[in-house]
Amino acid sequence: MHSIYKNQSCSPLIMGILNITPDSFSDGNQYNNEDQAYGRAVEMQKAGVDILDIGGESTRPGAKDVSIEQEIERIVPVIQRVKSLGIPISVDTSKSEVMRAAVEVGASMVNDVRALQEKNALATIAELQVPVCLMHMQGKPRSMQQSPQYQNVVKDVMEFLQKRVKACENAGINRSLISIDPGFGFGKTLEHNLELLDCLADFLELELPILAGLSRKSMLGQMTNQPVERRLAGSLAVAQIAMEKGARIIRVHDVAETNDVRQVFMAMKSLS
Ligand code: 7PJ
Repeated sequence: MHSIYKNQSCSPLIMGILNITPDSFSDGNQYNNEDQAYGRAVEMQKAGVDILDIGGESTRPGAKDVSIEQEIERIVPVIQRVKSLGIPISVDTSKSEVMRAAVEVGASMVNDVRALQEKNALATIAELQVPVCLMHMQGKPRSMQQSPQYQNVVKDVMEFLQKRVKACENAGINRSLISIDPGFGFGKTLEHNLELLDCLADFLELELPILAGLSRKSMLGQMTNQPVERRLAGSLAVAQIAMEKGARIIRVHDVAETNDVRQVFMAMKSLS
């Protein structure tokens, strides 16, 4: 297994979200310059982050498209600045040119909500040989929440991920580089999201690290009636559940608090 996923104690890894976008739903416009992004990365490092996920494209429902140049302009200076901290950096993108530019300046992982389905993405990862997270999404960000439909959400998502893993292997990407993600909130109703979380351990069957991104998402708002800035408690509850179900990477905004959840989880695990 690739070093980014290797972890002797089997402790889940915390991926901290660093969005460099003017329109992200929860921290949009707070870190859109290098100094602020750097400051936030330092904070997350102190809080126990394992991987920084840097993104320049908002994928929230209705978000505007971003050009290749714009995305590169947003993230490259931030990666250059932040890499001195020595934290592994993941780049949250679907564009092959952005993947390449980010890896050139120091990113060591690609997180793709479109599971390498965009032009040249498979070939680029095969060439760069970096770890990659394949996420499931139904539809496109602009319209994905309009009427999500599945025969059987767990089975459908699993089949999609299996197909994308195969496509990766056929393109020359080693299985040891791949992690998988059911894509909470990406073309899913609350019921779909809850079923996926309940059955998250079923995905262990694929024998690949599972990444779970639930932090502050609208499914938490639907359950708790809280606005996005008051979804910390809900986010921690689902982070704990994801850890129990075997997720290896938890993608979050609130690193310090999630780290406490991880400590409790590991303490309980050490008993068994
Ligand atoms: C996810 C993501 C997720 C992965 C976003 C948000 C929306 N990447 N990028 N998994 N979500 N792998 O943070 O709410 O769930 S952007």
